[in-house]
Amino acid sequence: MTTRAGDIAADAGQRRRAAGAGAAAVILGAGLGELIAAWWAPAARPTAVVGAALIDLAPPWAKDLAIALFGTADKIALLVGIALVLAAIGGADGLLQRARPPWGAVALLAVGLVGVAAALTRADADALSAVPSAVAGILSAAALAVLVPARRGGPRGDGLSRRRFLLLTVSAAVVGAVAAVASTTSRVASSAVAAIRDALVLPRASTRATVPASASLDIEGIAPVITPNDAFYRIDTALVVPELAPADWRLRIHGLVDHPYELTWDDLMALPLEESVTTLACVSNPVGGDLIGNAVWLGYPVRELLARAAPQPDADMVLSRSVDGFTAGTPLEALTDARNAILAVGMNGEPLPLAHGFPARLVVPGLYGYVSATKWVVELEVTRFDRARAYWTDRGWSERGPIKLQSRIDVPRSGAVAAGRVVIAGVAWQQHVGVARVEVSIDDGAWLDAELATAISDDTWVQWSAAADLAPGEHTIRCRAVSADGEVQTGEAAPVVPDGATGWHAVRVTAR
Ligand SMILES: Nc1nc2c(c(=O)[nH]1)N[C@H]1C(S)=C(S)[C@@H](COP(=O)(O)O)O[C@H]1N2
Ligand SMILES: [Mo]
Repeated sequence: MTTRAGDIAADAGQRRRAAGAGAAAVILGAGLGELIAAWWAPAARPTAVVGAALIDLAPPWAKDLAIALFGTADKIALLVGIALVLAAIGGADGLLQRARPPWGAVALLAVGLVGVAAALTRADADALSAVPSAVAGILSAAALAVLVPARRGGPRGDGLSRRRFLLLTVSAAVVGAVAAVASTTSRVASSAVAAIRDALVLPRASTRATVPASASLDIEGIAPVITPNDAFYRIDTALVVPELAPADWRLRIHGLVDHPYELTWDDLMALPLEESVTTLACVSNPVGGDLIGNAVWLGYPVRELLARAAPQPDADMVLSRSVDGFTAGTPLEALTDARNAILAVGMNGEPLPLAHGFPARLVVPGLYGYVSATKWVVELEVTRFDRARAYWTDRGWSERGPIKLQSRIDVPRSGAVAAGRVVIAGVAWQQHVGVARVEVSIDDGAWLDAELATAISDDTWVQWSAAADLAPGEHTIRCRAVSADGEVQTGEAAPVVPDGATGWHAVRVTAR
């Protein structure tokens, strides 16, 4: 009996060791793969290409859920998730290696191949893209074969003494983890394009935008009327921010046009650039959410760029494409009518930040970002809605994406307030139409008019404020906007999928 119990215990111990060895082997391979990528093929980081493939394959509700759970940290959450899954796969392959060598090591090679496939199918892939994942797979498999060698006959013994095994396993995990951490920091330091951006001076605007002082209400806690770049929401499918130097940038305008052409950075810089203020919003912004921001953009009218190409009469859509393969389908009309659709190069007095599309992106008043605001844009294909589909319209989101009339309460926040006179304030928007009025209601009472700050233009949000007397106790404050064309913001709640949320923002407070 004792021998059997001892056998079983030894067996369990060996299984744990095998699983640990598998996890350590994967950490070693993946970590070094990340580091190699950081130096030679930044867009092909193994976690990034697998993550990107997952993002592309994910159904629309998954993106929605990820944003709901993690907000703009959704990418970090995905990377942590991938790391955990990789470690689990390593553990399982360790067990497989112990039971049926060399199949555990072979399985790790196969995982590396999945990474290679994911890397090579990216829009910006080149031959080097395969290297980091291939190295990761080969190193993981080799490490596992060393740590859990095939039994050469003999009883349950393996090639390594217990001490040696522990030393090697821990070393593998530590080296891999250090390499993974180093890959994140050395990447920032080695970003040549960031240095080019820092040194870049954009031409002066031929037309300047003015933001009247009266556009800002002096209320603490209200969103500033111009959103600073570092506070501007970021939403995109890029796990690694594309790095595109102005000298390598081209905008190809083609498709249903009489005169296709390419625009270089120098061509663009020679054109008269205009400043304008436009509020950008994400279709995934929930009622009361903060996936919206307002910036002073510097750019050139897309209308003029398209006119030079001479679109044909049957065209009704422009499919814009980013260097990383993302696409948006914008109604041709929105890009050619009087509205201020621009190819933007500047944001709040600086070149576009890398994460916001450096060196060039689209900004179109009145349309959600997913159908209009392509960052790192390199192509405008003039086409038809019945011929081409864009990234998110292929994933269940609506083909057209006009921004919906909305308003948000910024102060007070939910929680405790002092009873008595309470200031209520926020922002409201109906881009390209304008906001005529904002109203607030306390505890389902009558709608009271709020005061509006000066709107910078119809294309921007506007701040508003009101005041109400709150008796001690619980209260619900709601707001709604009325647009310049008379539409009253609906109280009917709709989810963000497929074309944007509706409903009234409500804040619950306890007055004491
Ligand atoms: N290349 C690229 N451009 C993109 C996206 C993307 O995933 N890739 N996302 C779009 C979406 S959904 C939105 S809401 C806006 C957000 O722009 P921002 O990150 O500058 O706020 O960018 C748009 N442009
Ligand atoms: Mo978006």
